[in-house]
Amino acid sequence: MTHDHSYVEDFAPGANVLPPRAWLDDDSAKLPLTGDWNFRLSPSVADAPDDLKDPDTSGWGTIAVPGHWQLSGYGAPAYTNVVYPFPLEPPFVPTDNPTGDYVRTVTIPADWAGARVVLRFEGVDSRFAVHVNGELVGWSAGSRLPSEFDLTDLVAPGKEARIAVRVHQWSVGSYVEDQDMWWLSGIFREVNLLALKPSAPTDVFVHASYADGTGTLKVDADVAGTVVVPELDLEFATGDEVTAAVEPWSAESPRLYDGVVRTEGGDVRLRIGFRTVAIADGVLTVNGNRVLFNGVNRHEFHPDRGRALTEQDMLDDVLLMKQAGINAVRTSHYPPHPHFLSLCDEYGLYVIDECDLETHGFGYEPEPPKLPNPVMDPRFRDDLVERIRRTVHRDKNHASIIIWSLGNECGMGENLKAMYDVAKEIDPSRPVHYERDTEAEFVDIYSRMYTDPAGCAEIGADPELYRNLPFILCEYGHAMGNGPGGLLDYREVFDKYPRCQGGFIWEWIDHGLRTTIDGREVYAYGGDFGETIHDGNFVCDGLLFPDRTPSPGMLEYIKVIEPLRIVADGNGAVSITNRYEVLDTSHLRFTVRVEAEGEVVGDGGLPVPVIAPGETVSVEFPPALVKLRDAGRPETWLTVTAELAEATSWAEAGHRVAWGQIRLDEPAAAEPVTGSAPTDVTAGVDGISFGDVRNARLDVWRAPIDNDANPGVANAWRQEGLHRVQHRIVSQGERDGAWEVVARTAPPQLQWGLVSTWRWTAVDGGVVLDLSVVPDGLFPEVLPRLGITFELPKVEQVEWFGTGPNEAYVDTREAAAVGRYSATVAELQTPYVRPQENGHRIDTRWAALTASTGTLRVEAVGTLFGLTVRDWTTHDLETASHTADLTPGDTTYVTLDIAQTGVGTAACGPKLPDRDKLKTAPASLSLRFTTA
Ligand code: IPT
Repeated sequence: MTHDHSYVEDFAPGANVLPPRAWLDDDSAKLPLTGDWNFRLSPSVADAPDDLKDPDTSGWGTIAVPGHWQLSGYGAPAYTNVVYPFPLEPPFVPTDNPTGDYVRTVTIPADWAGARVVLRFEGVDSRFAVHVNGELVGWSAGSRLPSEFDLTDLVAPGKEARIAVRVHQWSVGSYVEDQDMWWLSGIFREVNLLALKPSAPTDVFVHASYADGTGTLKVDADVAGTVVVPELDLEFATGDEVTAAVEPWSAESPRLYDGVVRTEGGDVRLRIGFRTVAIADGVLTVNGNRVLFNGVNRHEFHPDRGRALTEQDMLDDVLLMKQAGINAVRTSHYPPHPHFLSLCDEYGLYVIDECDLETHGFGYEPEPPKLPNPVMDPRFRDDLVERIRRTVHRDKNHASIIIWSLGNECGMGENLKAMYDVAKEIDPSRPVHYERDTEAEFVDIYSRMYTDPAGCAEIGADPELYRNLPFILCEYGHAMGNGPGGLLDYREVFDKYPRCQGGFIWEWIDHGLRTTIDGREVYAYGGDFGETIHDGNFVCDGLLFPDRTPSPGMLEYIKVIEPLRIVADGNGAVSITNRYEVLDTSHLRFTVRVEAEGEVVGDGGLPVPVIAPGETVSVEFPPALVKLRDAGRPETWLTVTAELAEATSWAEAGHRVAWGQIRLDEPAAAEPVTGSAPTDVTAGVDGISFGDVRNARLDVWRAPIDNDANPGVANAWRQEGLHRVQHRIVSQGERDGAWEVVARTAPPQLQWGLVSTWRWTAVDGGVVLDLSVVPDGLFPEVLPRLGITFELPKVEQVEWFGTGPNEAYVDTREAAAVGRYSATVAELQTPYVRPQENGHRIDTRWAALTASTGTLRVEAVGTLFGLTVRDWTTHDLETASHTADLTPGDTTYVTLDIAQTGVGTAACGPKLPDRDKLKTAPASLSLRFTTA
């Protein structure tokens, strides 16, 4: 008889799979099946030989488990966001259904006699059947959920067992696994053989709550035993409830107590966190305290391993989050590897644990003749209900999980309500989230994605809306490419309305896969593997670059969510507010530094009294610093920094947790410049030149960022011709003691232009440029940028006084401090996976650009400028598809902006607010150029 593949298109959740249970740290003997397996990939189910009863693997390759076959030399990854890469006709899937066969022979340990032998898979994408010693054991689905099979009757202790696993890329499960990520298949989490003793528990449920100093503990187990918590002197029977004076668990103070369930058959070790999640008066609390989610959406991702993460990768994520002040994770859009959750318990992160479910490509409310969304289709019900049951059972003992989520982007349907009911039935202690329950019919938390700050404020202000449920943004601040901008606006809403409890940035990390294109290493995105249907670089929208280095968006988020607010109090002192949920400031030390034009002129400790959560204190400057303030210095800034006084489990002593800057001097008005007309300024076809400065001209274009491109803003700009303006010299000559060049910058065909007047005055050691720009005709309302760009011989080093050290735009400048910085031109670039405008430093006071031919110093006379320095043109940047396409030549391009439009987050989210747009209007800039 040929292998029956009907399970691939079967609506059932599986066959012969053991009931779900908690992920346990127990005494069961375990034989890990990680490492090499024999492997063979067939292009379709029909091509997969019917030999799994007794496969001859001599001609096969090998593959490492855990891993994805597309990242192991078999097939290729493919990326789609919403669309399914196959026709919608559930339960059918393409005939071209890559099918991987894994075979491994193990010896069952002799001392496993009497135990139940269980084969456990932590995650297999997307559907698989298991054969052992020639027998079909069963099959399972749910890529990011565990499956267990009982092998007891098929194997013998001391004897070999041949395990053959047939894995299919596509299955009916693919219809409910339409998450925005790479399609990657295979056994991507661990496989273990377990020996479960009949007298040992296989399922344990810890119920640990907290109120007013008292913890209440009850542990249910499927085999009765004794619960021991040595630190609390507790010893009691499973099923009994006890109380004790305890310290509570929270994300900021993740107090865990070690416990154990002792039974005749062996122990189960517990890590107990006492905490109570409650909702009252529209506010979600943990242990009575309002939670503010400074969260991120986390996909599992590594640039080489895809979703097959190592424990180190998971720890890296947790440490980076903790160091950033992030306090919450939504596990978008599937349960993560269980080890990640243990790390969240230990290091302290609130978790929304999301079920493995998304059906986005069906649309939210399909009406006939469209097919029902799977969440409305009764044929999918059992599988979906089983998915949430498997999620809750596996993860129920994690203190970090405070909310269950049914899935992402499925619209509404009966199946979701059934899932909700099951989650509540198993675990009434945690609220349930589902964002597409847009009218709050059954959810416990009202949730939205990408709502603008004003929309959030409306919900915050009106308890009549959405049953007065706590409100969160399960996704916001879409971190694709350059951005997200405007995060501060959200913080203000979250601070103002108790019900607005923060949100989760989309998303944690760019899913750029490391590969080689044309001999150069790149991070690949959709289309790079030859996919015909794909969503390009939408897969690169994280706060981290693929190698886990922080993007400027991450640095901005860190600053916006920092746990202390350090600002001028308006009376000459520093105001410090503690925004922690439970911590006071006794774990922090404060330092202060004063810099005059970026040079340190004083520093020291700042005595700050211990500040309780929610409290604000005003702290006087140390007297010595006040003296400096009065000394009539150049531009002088005081920086207060709060750092960890001692090392924690997640950071070294001295790690910065918050900072604030206060300007001490009074800015003085710029003096008018007088002098004579310089002799060496010439205006030619390509622009204005003098000394090393070549071809200075007006610049209005930026290489569109994702937030320009996706909402169509960039195309509207192109329609206005902004990407291809031409320059006409109207006149040049000496006038009123200056060399005056008048130019008109305008696009072909259109009837608008910018008339710029460039007045050059020779001054000691250089020239001063007074530039004024006046729009004429039917000009566009908004410009990407307005500034000048010129060329210099290749610049090696840039020093500047202004904002830094990282890029900063008008709506992403929270993380930028005023100071003096130095960087190479390469270091000034931000390596967005898809190249786009980057590297702008807003509000620069002066910059010194050093080339082999000398140093050019540019200084703002009055109005500050935005600084951008690159070794390629804007056109090069715009047409590159990966950073490796950009290679320096021997010219450096310097752009000094009067202003630039903000970056926003419109790639997926609200439009850029008017406030952050550069409106076309008369503008001016004065700069002093000197050379050394
Ligand atoms: C939103 C999805 O929930 C998320 O998974 C991701 O795809 C994001 O978009 C885009 O990066 S859904 C969107 C239609 C608001």
